Amino acid sequence: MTKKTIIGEPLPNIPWEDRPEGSHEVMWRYSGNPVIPRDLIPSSNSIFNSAVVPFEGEFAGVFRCDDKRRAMQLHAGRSKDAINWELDHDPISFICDDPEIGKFVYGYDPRVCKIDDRYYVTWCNGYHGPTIGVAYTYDFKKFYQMENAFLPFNRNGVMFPRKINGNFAMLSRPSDNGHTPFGDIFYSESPDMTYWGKHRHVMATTEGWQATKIGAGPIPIETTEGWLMIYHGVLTSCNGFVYSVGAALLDLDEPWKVMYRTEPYILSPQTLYECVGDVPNVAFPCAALADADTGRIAMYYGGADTVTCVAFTQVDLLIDYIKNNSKV
Ligand code: BMA
Repeated sequence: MTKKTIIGEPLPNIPWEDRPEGSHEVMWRYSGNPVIPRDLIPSSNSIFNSAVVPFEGEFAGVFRCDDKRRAMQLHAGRSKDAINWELDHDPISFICDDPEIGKFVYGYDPRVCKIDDRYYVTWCNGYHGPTIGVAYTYDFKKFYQMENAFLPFNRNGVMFPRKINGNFAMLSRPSDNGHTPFGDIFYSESPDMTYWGKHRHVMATTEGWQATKIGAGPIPIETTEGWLMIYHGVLTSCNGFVYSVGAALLDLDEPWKVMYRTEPYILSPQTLYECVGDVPNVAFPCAALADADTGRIAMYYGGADTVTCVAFTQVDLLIDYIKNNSKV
């Protein structure tokens, strides 16, 4: 079998642990989870569903910090090893010359995507209901807010790390104003990061762990086998929603075409820090680090809407698993 390879940069300092002896899991948890406790900064009630990227030889990110008023805020953070994090105590104050857009109502579930020299941040932004906020930064100190990408109601805006067909590209999940009981993943393109169109349906809910709604997670990882899209899926149990993690391979040139998609989940809430917290039974991925040299992947996800966790996989292993367990 030919080797499946990540198309991208080497990341020799990616955090990593080998799969535990005797484990058959396709994705295994970091033994030191959670990496970010709920009370890392004085104001925080919980820190979860957050995004990290390589930055200047180390790491930086944008973090969802719900504060003790229970307001949903975004904070910048830095780390030398992507495990031990320092977060700014003050929320990000977005620079925006249009007060209509710049008035911060709430922000949550950020993603960060590097294209050229900019780190784009997308998040669920309060503007007459949830929609996709967009900003960029060069240094994780100053953040410049742009137009919202879509009309309300929308969540889980996830950019692709390079232009596709000459345009910026983003996945999103149109939704409602509440705890949305439905939702498919869609794809859109933009020539300028302001005007979005060419909307395409990517994939719908199916059964079991992904029966109620689905949403893209980390920035898709480019591989020789297609775009590796890790996503969350939701099951409605007698006790409420259960958020698990799955993966799919999308066509490189036409990413709305799904080639393979996991029928089983690859990670579901099973540990104490995923099952117990402000919202029980939630594993919600928002970021992944990837090393093109070794194929190592470190996924960042929120546990029980309370803490931030890491899990590992290897690109060969994950792609084989997706192909061998696929139902499109
Ligand atoms: C979703 C979002 C996520 C959250 C999840 C579970 O609608 O609000 O931030 O993790 O619900 O509560």
